[in-house]
Amino acid sequence: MNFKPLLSMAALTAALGCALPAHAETKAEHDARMGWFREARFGMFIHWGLYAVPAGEWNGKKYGGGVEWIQSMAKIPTAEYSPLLQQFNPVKYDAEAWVSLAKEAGMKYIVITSKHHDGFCLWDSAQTDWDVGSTPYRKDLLKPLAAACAKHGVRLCFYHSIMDWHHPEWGDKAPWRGNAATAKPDMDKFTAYLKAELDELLAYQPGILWFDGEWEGAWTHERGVDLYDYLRKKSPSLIINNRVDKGRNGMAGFNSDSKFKGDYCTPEQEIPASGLPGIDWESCMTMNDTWGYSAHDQAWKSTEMLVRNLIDIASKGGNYLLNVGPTGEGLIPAPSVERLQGIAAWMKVNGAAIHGTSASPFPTAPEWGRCTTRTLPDGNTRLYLQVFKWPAGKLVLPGLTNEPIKATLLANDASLPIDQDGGHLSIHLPSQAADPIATVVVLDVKGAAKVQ
Ligand code: FHN
Repeated sequence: MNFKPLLSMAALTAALGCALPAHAETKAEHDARMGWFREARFGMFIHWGLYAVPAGEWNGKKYGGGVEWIQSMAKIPTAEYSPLLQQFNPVKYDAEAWVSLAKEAGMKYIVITSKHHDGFCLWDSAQTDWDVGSTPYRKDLLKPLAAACAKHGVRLCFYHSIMDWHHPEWGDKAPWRGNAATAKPDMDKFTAYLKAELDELLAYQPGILWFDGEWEGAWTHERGVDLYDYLRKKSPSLIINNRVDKGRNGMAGFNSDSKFKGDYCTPEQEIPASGLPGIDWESCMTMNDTWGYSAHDQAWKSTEMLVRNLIDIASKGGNYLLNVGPTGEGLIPAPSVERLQGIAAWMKVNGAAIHGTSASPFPTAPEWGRCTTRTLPDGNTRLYLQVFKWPAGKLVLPGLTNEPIKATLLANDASLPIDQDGGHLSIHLPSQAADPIATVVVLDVKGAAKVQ
C-alpha cells in the first residue's frame, strides 16, 4: 500500500516539506526520478578527507563530536593545516571492499564527501591544487569507487560542501582561517568555482548531489535556486537534497516553505516522530559520535540499535543514510565493519521488509515494534510486522479492519493462525522470536490497509 498523499502533491509540499520543483516537472516525472531513492530505503554515508589524518587530535588535544571539523575546532590556519596534504596517503584504500560491504548490508547507494568544509577534493580537480592530486597518493579516489558501484549496482552519490574554508572567495571569513587575504570575497567568483567543480563531478554520473554547509550568510536562497536549476538542466535525472538552498529547519531537516529547493528533506542525527505522507526524507546518522574518523571515539551504537533505526525510519517512509569514517590509510574502522556485517546478517533474511516498502498504516507505532507495507500486484497489501518485543501468545494489530489472507514468518515462511475478534486482527505466534533484534511476521490482507 502506498501512502497516498491526503492532499495534492503541490498543496502538500506547499504546506509541509521539501519543495517540488515548482515548474516543468510533473508529479509523474518527479515520482519516476525519485523512484530508485524511495525503493532504496538504505544508503552508506562516507566522510573521508584530510581530517582523517589527525583523527580527532591536534597538538596533543583530543576533540569530541564531529572531528571532520578539526580545522575549525582547533582554529588551525590554512598554513598549518596544509601540511596534511603530504600526510594523506590512503594506500590501504580498497573501493571494491567498501562497496561490497555496503551492498551486503543492503545499502543501495553510497554518498561520499567529494569535498567537505575544509575544501579538500577527493578527485584531481582542474579547478584547484587543494586536492588528492597534491598528495603522495595522487590518484583519483572517486574513480575506483564509481567503477565498483557500477559493478555492484550501487548508486554513487556525492556529498559536496558549499561552505569552503580554503577558498579565498568564500564569503564568510572565520578569523582563524588565516587566508583572509581577500579583503572582500567575491561570491560570484566562488559560485563559478563551485559550479566548475560540480561540472567535473557530474562526469561520474552521481545519483544524488548531497549539499551541506549552506547555513552561512555567504550562501543565499537566490544562489541555492540558481544552483539547483543549473544542475537539473545539466542532469535531469539527478536528485538534489534540500541543503542546496536555505530552507531546512536545522537538524530537523524539513523545509519550512515550498519556495525552497530540494528533492528531499534531511533530518540529521534524528528520526522524525512520524513521516509526512508524500514527502521524501532521509535521516543521516553516525555509528559513533563523529562523521570523520576519530582514533578515540568509541561511542559505538549497537547493531541492534542500528537495525531498529533502519526499521523505524522505513516504517515512516524515510531513508536511512548510515555513516562510516575511513582512516587516513583508507580503512573503514573495524567496529563499523562489524556492525555492517551484523546488519547484513539481518538484512539477508529480512531485506524484503525494508527495500521497496512504504510507511506503516498505523497512526502510531504499535507497542510491539514497527510496520512497513507493500502493495501486491493484485492490489492487496502485504504488511511486514517487525516485532522488537516478542509477545506471549498473540500479536494484536490495533484497529486493522481488513479481511486477512494469510500470515507467515518471513524467516521460514511458517504459516501462522489468525484470529478476528471484535474488529481486531491477532496472529498466533510461536513461543520464541526468530531474531532478537526484530522478527518479521508477514500479513497479507485484502485491498488497501484500513486502520480505524
Ligand atoms: O558540518 C557538517 C558535518 O560535518 C557533517 O558533514 C554533517 C552530516 O551531514 N553535516 C553538517 C552538520 O550538520
